[in-house]
Amino acid sequence: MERIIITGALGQIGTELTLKLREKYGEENVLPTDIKEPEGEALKGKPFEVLDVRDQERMKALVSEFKPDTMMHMASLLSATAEKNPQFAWEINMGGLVNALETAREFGLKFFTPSSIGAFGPSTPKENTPQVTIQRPTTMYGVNKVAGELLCDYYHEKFGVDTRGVRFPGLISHVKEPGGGTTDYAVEIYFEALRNGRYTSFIDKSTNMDMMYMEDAIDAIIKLMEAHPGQLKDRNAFNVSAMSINPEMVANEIRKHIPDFELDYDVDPVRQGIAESWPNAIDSTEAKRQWGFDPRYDLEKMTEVMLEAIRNK
Ligand code: AKB
Repeated sequence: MERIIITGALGQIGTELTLKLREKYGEENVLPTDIKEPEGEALKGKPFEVLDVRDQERMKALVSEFKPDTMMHMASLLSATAEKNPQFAWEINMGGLVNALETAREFGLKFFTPSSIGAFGPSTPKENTPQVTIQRPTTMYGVNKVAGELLCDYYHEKFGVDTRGVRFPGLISHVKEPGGGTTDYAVEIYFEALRNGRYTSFIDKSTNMDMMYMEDAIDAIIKLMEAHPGQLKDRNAFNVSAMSINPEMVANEIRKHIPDFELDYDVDPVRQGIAESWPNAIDSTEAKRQWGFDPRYDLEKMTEVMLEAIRNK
């Protein structure tokens, strides 16, 4: 992996991924793209191209010009947004993925795209969810993610495209807030703790979901993409998680730094329903065994760095 094009580069993962890849592989070797121009300072003025992932012709033209060896396809609508407009989610999530895979096939690119814990459903084992298990999600996002995992495997088997992916849990970051996810509470709670000393959670108190600090997520992408193909028995997609937490657990950790922090609840039935259809805790053993997945942040350490970073903003 030496020269990389990224779709959805202004999203929650894409923003930090772009910065890290630029640091590691050089600014001139990373081309971030998204449907609109960057607004914040982070990616402004650097190589950047506007790309709607539904436009296969433009995607191929950019690849033909930039000549990357790797594509990281991050453009996607998250679970709660997808549930509001399922047809549009299919267009972006599946239409965009097919275009990206076709581009990777034609230009011989290595390929990464994230799946999610959303690829599981109510009939999946809830605790210690294995790498290979029942996947019958009940959301459009989940349907997209399962279909995407299968499509990536298909492109690997049928056309020899080097496709790789992980099933990300909720990702927690202070750089860019997420938009439209079910796990978003776990980011908002830190910002609100510092802004107002209180937070109203849309997810119920004892609902456990998998989470991971963004730095660990970015490291996981790079590690997986740099792994020798012979190491990989699975490909699309690996379970990865660093912690299984609920709102009360986050609040208790925040109170170690902000003792008066208050948490109350106004549960959103749609997002709560999605959360309840997902596992409580997935098993990342295969990612650890096959390519050395090794997250460094637990809830305690993540809370410390999140509060410190937001305070410094
Ligand atoms: C979401 O909540 O939709 C995402 C995810 C877990 O895929 N953060």
